[in-house]
Amino acid sequence: MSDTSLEQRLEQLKQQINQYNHQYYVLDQPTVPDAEYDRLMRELITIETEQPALKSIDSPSQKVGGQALKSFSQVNHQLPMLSLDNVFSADEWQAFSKRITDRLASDKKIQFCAEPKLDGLAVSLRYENGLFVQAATRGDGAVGENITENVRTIKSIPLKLQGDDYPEVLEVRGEVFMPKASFEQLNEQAKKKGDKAFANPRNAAAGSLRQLDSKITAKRNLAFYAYGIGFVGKLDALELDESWLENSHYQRLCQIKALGLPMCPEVKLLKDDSQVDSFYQHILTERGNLSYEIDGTVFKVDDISLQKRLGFVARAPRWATAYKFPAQEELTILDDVEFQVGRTGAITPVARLQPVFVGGVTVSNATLHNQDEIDRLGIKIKDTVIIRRAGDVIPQIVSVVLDKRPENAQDIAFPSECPVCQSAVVRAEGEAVLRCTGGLYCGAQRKEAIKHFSSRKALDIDGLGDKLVEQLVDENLIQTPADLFKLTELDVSTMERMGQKSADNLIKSLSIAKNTTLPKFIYALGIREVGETTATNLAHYFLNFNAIKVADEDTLQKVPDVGAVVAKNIVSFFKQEHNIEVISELESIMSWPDIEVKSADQQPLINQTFVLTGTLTQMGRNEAKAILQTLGAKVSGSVSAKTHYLVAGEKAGSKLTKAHDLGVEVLTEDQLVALFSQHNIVI
Ligand code: JCF
Repeated sequence: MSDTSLEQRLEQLKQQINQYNHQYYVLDQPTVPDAEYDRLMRELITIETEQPALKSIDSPSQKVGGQALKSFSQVNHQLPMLSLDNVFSADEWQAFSKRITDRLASDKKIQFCAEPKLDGLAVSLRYENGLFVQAATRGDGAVGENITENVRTIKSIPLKLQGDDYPEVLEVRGEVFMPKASFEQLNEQAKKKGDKAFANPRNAAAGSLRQLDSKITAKRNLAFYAYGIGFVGKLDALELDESWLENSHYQRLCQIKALGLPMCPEVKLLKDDSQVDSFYQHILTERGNLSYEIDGTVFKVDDISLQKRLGFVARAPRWATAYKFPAQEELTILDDVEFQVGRTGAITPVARLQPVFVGGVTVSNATLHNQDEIDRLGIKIKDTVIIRRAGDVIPQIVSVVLDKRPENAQDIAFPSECPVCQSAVVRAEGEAVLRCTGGLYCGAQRKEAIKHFSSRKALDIDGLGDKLVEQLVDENLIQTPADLFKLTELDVSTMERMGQKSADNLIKSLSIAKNTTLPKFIYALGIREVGETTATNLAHYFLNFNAIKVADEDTLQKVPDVGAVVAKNIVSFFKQEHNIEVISELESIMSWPDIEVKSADQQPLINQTFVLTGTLTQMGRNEAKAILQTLGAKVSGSVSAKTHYLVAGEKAGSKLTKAHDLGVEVLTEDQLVALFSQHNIVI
């Protein structure tokens, strides 16, 4: 090829690859297969290697990292890089909002540009005549570090701006961050290699930008969202020329987005202060679904001329603030450990903590689970601990701060008898849990059994909350679930804090609850490890309650989902004297229909044998099995010549091979879902 046509081809390749990069990394919409992209990239690199003179700084080949540096040079920011003030509550936001309204002395509504606050590092990117020439950290706001080579490797940052409508010099400010998935992948690799993991995505992003060898940064999957603009103007002038820019902060972000720079998709223009709270709440709710870590929201006065009138204090603008989420981790002190007895007698150590505000609520208790967990944490009473509450997840003790352990810290001693009924406690072999042997003799287990019996997924007794159950047991009005149905309106209405109307309602809902279904009744009994699914499976297998009561362990194990342990639990439950009495009372008071055997036309898959293998992504394997059985199919564990269908999920292995060998028809998960929907079952 002649030199000019080579140059033309190179230009074509650069343009094409840059476009694909933008589609893939910024728009999340790849348009060509990876193989095509790789081919173009290889061709580009071949030309550049053969003709080094043709290599340019905006070439996509520059995104893989270059020569390692000895140190980072310094960059003087032409305009200072600002930080943000914080508010932490609605009151503090109101105060912020009032300050700016007062200062502007205008009754016009103020529009705000709202965005999530990314947990990364602020950087400034500099484009000259549309080419990426420099990137710098914030540093102290006036002087930062030159991290151009590292930032060049960030896939979503264009090395050349799109189109031709941009000022000679354009500085874009934004946040470099590591998406959650990349962070997890990086730590996974670190673990495999025996390296130290990063504590959070922010540290990982910082660590990756601090590499002197940009080839390492290139492997780190960093990302970038623009949040503002720094210097704009002419190459040879020092003064700002904002004529190219709109007067709205939001519109400015859209302008940079149009040049190919990534902008956070959650950014929104709010018409006034009244929408701030709902934006904050919306982002807080979405937090777990976002692909990147955030620690709050940011609100900026949208009108640039108002921003100019408001100006700055110290290093932060008066026209913007971060409205932060409550911290998800805090320190507190473990005052004591108490032991609670659950429905099945499990004794759980519960940490009593000095109350601490974390993740938006005040936490004063946290479960310590069992002895193994206590050993893992190495925790003692009076220790300072890190407590974490993320989203709606229950608070957890993450670790102990050993530096703060006082001299009088005490070991946590497990009780040798049940703290409620003083019966003996046992720790079954291979189990981490300690259990009270008192059964329903134990007041705690009785209360829990009755709470479970009346809970929503069981008999769903309206108006019978946990507190009321405790009160009823404590006042000796009831001892067993059957006693509930013997309560009179007089019993209930004379209880403390109980009105006539609530008493009325409770008696009514008890009367309604007498009629139930077989699966709900079985579940309500609270047999160890018999959850809703197992209860349903038992009901459909045995069809009536009597058959379940007398079934032996071998028969029980024929039920889907029931293994040796559950079968044993069921048999021993129905053998206990106390349970026999209560059940016979319940049988005389309550009623439920037997399960009807489905006729052949309701069992369209009758006589068909299925085998399930691999991972299903739209449902659990047990769920698929239960549905197939409802439709009349047999579900077997191994493939044979008698198998009609093998359902192969992800990573199917030897069963799939065997099915191919035997000529068994193979269904994908999608085909199984389609089959279900033919029979009106929607996943
Ligand atoms: O997402 C961020 N961490 C973030 C930081 C967003 C912004 O809009 C910022 C910022 C730091 C300074 N704006 C300024 C002025």
